[in-house]
Amino acid sequence: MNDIQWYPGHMTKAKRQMQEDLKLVDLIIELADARIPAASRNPDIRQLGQGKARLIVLNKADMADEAVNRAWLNAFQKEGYTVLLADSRKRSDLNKINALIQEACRERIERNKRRGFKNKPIRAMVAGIPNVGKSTFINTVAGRASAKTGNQPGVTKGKQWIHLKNGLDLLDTPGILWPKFEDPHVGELLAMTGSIRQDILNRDELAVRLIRLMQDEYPGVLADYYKIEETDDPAEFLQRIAEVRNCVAKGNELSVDKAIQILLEEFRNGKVGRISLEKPGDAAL
Ligand SMILES: Nc1nc2c(ncn2[C@@H]2O[C@H](COP(=O)(O)OP(=O)(O)O)[C@@H](O)[C@H]2O)c(=O)[nH]1
Ligand SMILES: [Mg+2]
Repeated sequence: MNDIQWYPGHMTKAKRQMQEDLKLVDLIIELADARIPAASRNPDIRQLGQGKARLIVLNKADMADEAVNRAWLNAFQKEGYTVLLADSRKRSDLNKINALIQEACRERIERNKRRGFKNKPIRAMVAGIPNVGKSTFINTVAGRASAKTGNQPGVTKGKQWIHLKNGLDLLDTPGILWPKFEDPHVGELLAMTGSIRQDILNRDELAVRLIRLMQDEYPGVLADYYKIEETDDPAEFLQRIAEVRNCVAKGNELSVDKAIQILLEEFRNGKVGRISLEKPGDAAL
């Protein structure tokens, strides 16, 4: 889990770094979380990525609802994007990546050819908000553990490139994008999926929102998972989770707080099932 707390200073620094790195590439491979494809995208990417080819990877697709995944794929394709649904931990899910990069960069490749640069490599960088899977993606694409995990100041001087087949060069340092903070609902979705630290938000409220969201979009799924009786009252719902999971605090009292912790953690880890918290149409692409 990424512990970065975003302050305006961090954002300015990340933005400047992105702008520097972007000068080096033709293509941005933008990673979004398939469970929340709109909320996990950075609002400034459009402007930052002007003039660059773009490929969207809806990552962690294995944790999202398959039917909703397909709907998002169609929605993004309709907008003219090249898109891939992937579990970036799996090599086989990234088999198509070279072909899709070629597709996303077709114009650039043709322009290079016209200018006589037949074998000029396409340069790409991976970008996305913390915890979306950038390092995992780079490692899998590279087929070896070449991407550094975490920040190690001073280790990399100059840019490292990972040379791929078909004349593709991937920058081994991902671009870290900051999430949207202005919209409180977006913050909730990011906390529910574990993209930002949940303790930034009120956990009780987050759990209640999650229960309501699940009851609206996936009726019965949470109750089935916890083997409890459904109820419209989120406080009662949590009470029932506390009961079946034997959540007790000092003095043998039921601890709703522990139930909240269990719910948020099990949801984040995908134990509850494949759930999508956003559908196309909920939010602008
Ligand atoms: N289920 C699932 N987990 C993933 C996927 N991609 C990354 N992860 C996990 O998400 C966490 C964050 O990944 P990481 O690559 O460090 O994210 P980064 O901060 O963007 O570099 C790690 O625990 C990964 O194992 C995916 O496609 N599916
Ligand atoms: Mg990383």
